[in-house]
Amino acid sequence: MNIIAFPERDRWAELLARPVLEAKDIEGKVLPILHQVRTQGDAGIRELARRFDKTELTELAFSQKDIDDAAEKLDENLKEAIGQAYQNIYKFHQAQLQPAEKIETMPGVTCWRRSVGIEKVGIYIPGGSAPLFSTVLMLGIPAQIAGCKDIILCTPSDHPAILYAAKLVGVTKAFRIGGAQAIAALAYGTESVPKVYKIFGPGNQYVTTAKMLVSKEGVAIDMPAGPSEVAVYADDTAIPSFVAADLLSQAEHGPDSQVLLVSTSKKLLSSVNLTLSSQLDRLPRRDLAAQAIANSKAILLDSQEDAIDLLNQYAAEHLILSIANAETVSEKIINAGSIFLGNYTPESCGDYASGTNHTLPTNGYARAYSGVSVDSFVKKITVQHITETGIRNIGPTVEAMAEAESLEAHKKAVSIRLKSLL
Ligand code: HSO
Ligand code: ZN
Repeated sequence: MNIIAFPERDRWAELLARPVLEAKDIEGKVLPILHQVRTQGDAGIRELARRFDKTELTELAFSQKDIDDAAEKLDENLKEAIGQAYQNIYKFHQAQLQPAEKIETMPGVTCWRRSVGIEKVGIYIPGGSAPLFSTVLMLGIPAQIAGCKDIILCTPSDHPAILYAAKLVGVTKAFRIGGAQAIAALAYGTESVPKVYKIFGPGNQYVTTAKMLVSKEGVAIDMPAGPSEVAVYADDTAIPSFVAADLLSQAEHGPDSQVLLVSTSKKLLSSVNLTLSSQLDRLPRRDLAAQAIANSKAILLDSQEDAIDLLNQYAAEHLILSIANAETVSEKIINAGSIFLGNYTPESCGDYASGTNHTLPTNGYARAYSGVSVDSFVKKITVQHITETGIRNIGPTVEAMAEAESLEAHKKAVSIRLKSLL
């Protein structure tokens, strides 16, 4: 890794900048795909699969038998691991469901907020070299807890673990559709694919662009997505080989993965660099990881204060604090998707099984967005009830405000009731 020593603060923005992706050409390619699926439905999807993937999609939907048979294709050890991850993720997310609390704002005036599951949600799981069945759990479990009625899965992958996880989380229908056409199918609906109200899940630039485009047409999406990121802040209490392993676990996601190492110890940075090269050489996905590492940065800073400021400016998707007093320092972090404390908390555990969600804001969005949670699958409906005493208490306030806004009919809706109570 390229070590940058003591950069001036006015250089930080340039050092921390994420690569800018050329969105325009991609939009030009995605728009006709959206149009084709919207106007031609299933036939449009089949033609796109023939053209782009050279596959004949006779059956768009996975059958119940496909889903049931998936369990037989997996070894027991993996099924047990998925079961353990399911339980932990379920436990952590279930605690996020809070019962509606009725608040009496003044005597006779009661307001509350109900959480209602979004009726129809779509989950997209990409194909490619890593079958992300863990993402089925990360999106399906909160959907299940929120009480979403229809959970529709689209994936071009036929990896049995994806279907096995889909069954666990109660996916209602699953389809063999990939790419921007899957997003279009979920957004508009086709003869086979039900239209949903919110679409979740990772994907390549085509999928991400399709999500952004359909979101302008009224379908909600989880969050704007960019390449995955980790920032590690390590001091001399960190174990260099652990730090290197964490950096590589992010780097192996893809050549555009963002990897950042921050330290106030030159010795630590040099030791990490040393072990990183030898660990990298032994990885099956070393070509991908090496490209990400080539673009990564190790930044040497003067003080912990600088390190915290820089990390807050970067707003990493994942932030690992391999430092003394990690929890205390973490209180000073105001921008990050998810924080991992100490030497024995690798990001991998959060990616798969500790309980937290791995769908997190990238590209600096952690300044304003949270990761996926049960909240992402519910909307909150406020309810209020005002009694006769209540309207007597609040009525004059509303009358005065309505009058001052020159909205006479608003005032009358209150006055008419107050008069009836005289
Ligand atoms: N680190 C990825 C999630 C993932 N890792 C899935 C392994 N499988 C984005 O947070
Ligand atoms: Zn990961």
